Amino acid sequence: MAARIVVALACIVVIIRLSEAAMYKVGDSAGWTTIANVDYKLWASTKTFHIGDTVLFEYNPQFHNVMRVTHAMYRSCNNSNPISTFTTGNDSVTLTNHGHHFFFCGVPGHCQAGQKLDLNVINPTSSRPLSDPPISSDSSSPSSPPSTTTIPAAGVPGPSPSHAASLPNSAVAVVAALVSCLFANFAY
Ligand SMILES: *[C@@H]1O[C@H](CO)[C@@H](O)[C@H](O)[C@H]1NC(C)=O
Ligand SMILES: *[C@@H]1O[C@H](CO)[C@@H](O)[C@H](O)[C@H]1NC(C)=O
Ligand SMILES: [Cu+2]
Repeated sequence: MAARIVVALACIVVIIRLSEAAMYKVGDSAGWTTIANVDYKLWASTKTFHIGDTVLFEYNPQFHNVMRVTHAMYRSCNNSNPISTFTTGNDSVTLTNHGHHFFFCGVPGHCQAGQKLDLNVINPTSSRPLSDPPISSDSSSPSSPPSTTTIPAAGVPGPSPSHAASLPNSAVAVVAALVSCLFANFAY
């Protein structure tokens, strides 16, 4: 019984960690610029973006800006009709839905020069199960039966993806993960 309570507490700790949003500075120390020849595609490919994470664009507002645009506008570097424009030089954008998010600098020529960013925010219902079970099995004692580690993987995909996707942040995914984690430890 005590071991199960420890496992349950470990579940809660793991889930709280997962629900913490990350902040990524675009371009790392170079920031949002054309002069450092940052490969923003490469930069984005080294990160895994989740709903609730924030990206920070840091730049000199005399020379650059940030426009969020559609895929078509992104491909053609067309800045005539952005979804939103940021101009402070220290702009943070919170990622509230999954899928691709397209940005570029709206100053003429900068998008063409590579100052453009395509972020892919992964779908919470397909990403969470991969990270939950290994961490919770690590923190459980050797006395836990091996079947404990397989049940959460099967239980997590339960919540309806459309329901989870319609909410503003990852609250539903976190609650679902918590419920399935606890269920896996107590329900047999
Ligand atoms: C840019 O997009 C607008 C529509 O938002 C379109 O009217 C315009 O022709 C486009 N410009 C170029 C150069 O493709
Ligand atoms: C930029 O904004 C972030 C949060 O959005 C803040 O933590 C940081 O201190 C700001 N930096 C500057 C130079 O204002
Ligand atoms: Cu620019």
